[in-house]
Amino acid sequence: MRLTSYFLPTLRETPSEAQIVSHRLMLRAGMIRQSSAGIYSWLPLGLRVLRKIEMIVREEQDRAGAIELLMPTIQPAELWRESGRYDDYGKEMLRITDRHEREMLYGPTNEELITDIVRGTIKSYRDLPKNLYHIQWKFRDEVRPRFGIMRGREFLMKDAYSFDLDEEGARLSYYKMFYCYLRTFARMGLRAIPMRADTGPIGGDLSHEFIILAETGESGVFCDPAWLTSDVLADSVTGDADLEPFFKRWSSVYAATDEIHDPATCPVAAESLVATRGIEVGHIFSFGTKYSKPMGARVMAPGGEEVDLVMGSYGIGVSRLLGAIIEASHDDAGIIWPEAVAPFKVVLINIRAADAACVAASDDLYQKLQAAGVEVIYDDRADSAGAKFANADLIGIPYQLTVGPRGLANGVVEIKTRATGEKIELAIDAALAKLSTR
Ligand code: 5CA
Repeated sequence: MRLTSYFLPTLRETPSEAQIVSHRLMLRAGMIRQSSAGIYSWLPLGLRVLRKIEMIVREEQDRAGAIELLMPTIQPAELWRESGRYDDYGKEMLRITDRHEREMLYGPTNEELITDIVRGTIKSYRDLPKNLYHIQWKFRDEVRPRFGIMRGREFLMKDAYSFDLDEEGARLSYYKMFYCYLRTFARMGLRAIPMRADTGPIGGDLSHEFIILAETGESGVFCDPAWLTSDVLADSVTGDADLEPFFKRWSSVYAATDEIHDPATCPVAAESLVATRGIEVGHIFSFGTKYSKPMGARVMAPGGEEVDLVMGSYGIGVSRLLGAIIEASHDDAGIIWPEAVAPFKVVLINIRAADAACVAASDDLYQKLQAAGVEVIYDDRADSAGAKFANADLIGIPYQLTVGPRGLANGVVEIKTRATGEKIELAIDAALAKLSTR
C-alpha cells in the first residue's frame, strides 16, 4: 500500500477528549473516528488490526473445537421474556420497535438466541457436546461510555456457548476455553491473568475474568506475585486429560477482582499481594441450566429420559483488545504493535522522494516485498524525513525500512526495529531476505 493513495488521516495534535493513552494514540494514528458517544467508525489502519485480532481469536476457537456460526445483531424480545432477562436487563439494552409494532432489541449478548437455535435442532446426547461461537457486534447502552473503544456502546465480541449433557461434560468445556483463552492472549503478546469474578447479569456459579494489568484499567485487582513472572503455557497440555490438572493448578494461584476479593480469606500475605488495576479482555461463565430450563432446551439422555442441557458462555472483547494491547505496548513516540497483530509488518520509507535513484530503489523494494507476501506500507510522500520517521513511530509498524541517498551510494538500506529502537544497515538483498522470513 502506497501512503500517497492510502487513507490514513493521522492527527498532529493530541485530541483533548481522550483521557488514556490508547484512546489518544488510536485517534492520532488515524485508526478510529467517533460517530456518537461510544460508537466508532473503524478507519483502514484500525480495521486491519481488528481483523488480525479476530483471526487469532478464530484460529484458537477452532483449535479448541468450537464451531463458528453467525447470529444477527437484532433479536426478538420474546426470547428474552422466556429467560426472564428482558425486564432484568434494564436501560443497558437498546430496545427497538419495528413497523409491525414488534418488540426487538440490539443484542448485548446471545445466550437466548443460541439456546433457541439449539433447542430446535439438538435432540439427543449423541449430538453433544457442542460449542458454537460467533464474532459479532454487540450494543450495550453504557451509562458512561469512555476510553474510546475500551468501553464502547457498540463493540465487537467473540461469544461462544457450550452445550453438554451433564456437569462433568460442562466442566471439561469450561477447562477447554480457560486454556484456549490463555493461548489466545499470549499470541497477541499479552499476559492475561484469569481471575475469579462476579457473574453479573449472565449468572452462574463458576466464572473467570481474563485481565491485563494496566494502571488505566477499570477493574481493581489483587493477585499472587507469581502471576507476574510465570509462564503458564510452559505447562504441557497435549490432550483433554491434561486440562483438569492445568485448570486446577492455575486457578489455585490467587487472583481476584475487587468485587469478590476479601482480605480476610485471601491466602496471599498482605505484604506480597499485588494490588493494582486491570483491563478485562475476556470473561467465561459456567451457569448450568439457567437458560436451558426456562427455555425448554432438553435432550434425550442415554437412559432414554429427557434432561436439561448444561451450558456455559465465553466472551472475548475483540475491539477492546486493541486498546488493551496499546496500553501494554507503547512509548512516548507512539504505538508498538506486536508483530502478530500489526496492521503491516514493514513500513518502507523513502526519505528523498525527489531523488530518482531513491525512488527507483524504493519502488523495487516495494514490489519485491509484496511479491514475497510481506505486508508493507510504503511512505512515498514528499514529506520531510523527520515527519516520516515520526509517523512510522506513531503508527507502530514493527520494522522501518529506510532508503536514503547516502546509504544507496554504498549499496545499503537501514532496518529499524520499532520495539527496541535497534538500527542495522544491510545490503538491499540481505534486507529483503531478513524481512521476508516469518
Ligand atoms: N455472554 C457473556 C460471555 S459470551 C458476556 O456477555 N460476557 S461479558 O459481559 O463479560 O462480555 C464479554 C467481553 O466483552 C468482556 O470481557 C469485555 O472484554 C467485552 N466488553 C464488555 N462490555 C464492553 C464494552 N462496553 N466495550 C467494549 N468491550 C466490552
